Amino acid sequence: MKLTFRWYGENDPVTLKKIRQIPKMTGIVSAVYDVAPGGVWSEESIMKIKNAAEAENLEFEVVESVPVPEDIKLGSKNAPELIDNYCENVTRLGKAGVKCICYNFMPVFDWLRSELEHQQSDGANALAYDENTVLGMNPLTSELSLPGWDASYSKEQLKGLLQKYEELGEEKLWNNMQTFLEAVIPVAKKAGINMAIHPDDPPWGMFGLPRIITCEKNYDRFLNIVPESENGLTFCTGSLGANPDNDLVRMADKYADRIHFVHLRNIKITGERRFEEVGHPTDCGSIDMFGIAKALVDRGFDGYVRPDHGRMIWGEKGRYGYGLFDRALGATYLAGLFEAIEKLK
Ligand code: DNO
Repeated sequence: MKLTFRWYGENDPVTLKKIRQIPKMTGIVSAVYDVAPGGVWSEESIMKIKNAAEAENLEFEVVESVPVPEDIKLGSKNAPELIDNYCENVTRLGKAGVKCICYNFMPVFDWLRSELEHQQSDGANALAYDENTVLGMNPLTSELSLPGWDASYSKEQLKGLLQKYEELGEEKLWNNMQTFLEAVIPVAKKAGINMAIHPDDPPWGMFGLPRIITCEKNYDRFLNIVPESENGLTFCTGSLGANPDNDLVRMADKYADRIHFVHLRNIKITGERRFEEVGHPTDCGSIDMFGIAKALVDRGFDGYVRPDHGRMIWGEKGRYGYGLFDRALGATYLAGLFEAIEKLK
């Protein structure tokens, strides 16, 4: 596996100089942040990330994310033009040496939490989700805690979007996804890029919004839409694992050859549709990190792995889920875990 670390660009307080000091780190996961979803990334902006990474001896082979604009997911009139733009980005990224693109197909909200600084007994704080709290909140006011959320929507726009998705429903979302994949995967193949869809986080619908990348059955359906290996997965354990019905060890084994990127993080399930983020090791939470890593190694997985959300520890303040300290601890744990499993194989 190749150990990587997410970097939010020049304004990220977690600098490349810090990232390169994490043992066994091979590269960064990043994106162009100054173009709105649907736009074409300039070659100059792409090369700027690559050059900055390489100056610190880090590779830039993974992009997270090239966002899919709502109009593609909704199948709006301008979807074909936006899909063309998407394909252009894929081609440009391939030219720059990128090998894997992580993206998602979640309507409106990306990852969703009810609490950003949930206090834990050891003094750390972390992101947490409680369905009762979320359902009691009004997405049209700013009551929701949405770290992955594009805050640029006005209330009116958001209202319109929620309504459009309610009318669209799951099956039409699948259709629009098919149109997207049928256009993008051949371009990715030509560009030498693996597309890796991120599961919905958490893996169920809310506020009447359809969510489809949620479970084994839907993974099967997704992978069969375009059966080429370039149509693959970002296996995010913390997202899928929020639903205890998802057997992650079994899924890691089953899908290993279509998994191009792994977000390996742990969560602790504390009730029905209620969880909090914890330290990466297996014993910290509800997810069998060892079992998942072992299944991947046993199946010959050699893709990209990154530690995912970290808790805030040692007084660190920063971007929720993306501080340095706990993610670095996670990276070191993952490096050790994979070293042991690979050597014992
Ligand atoms: C959260 C991330 C997600 C992810 C996107 C991929 O921390 O895992 O925001 O980047 O869903 O498109």
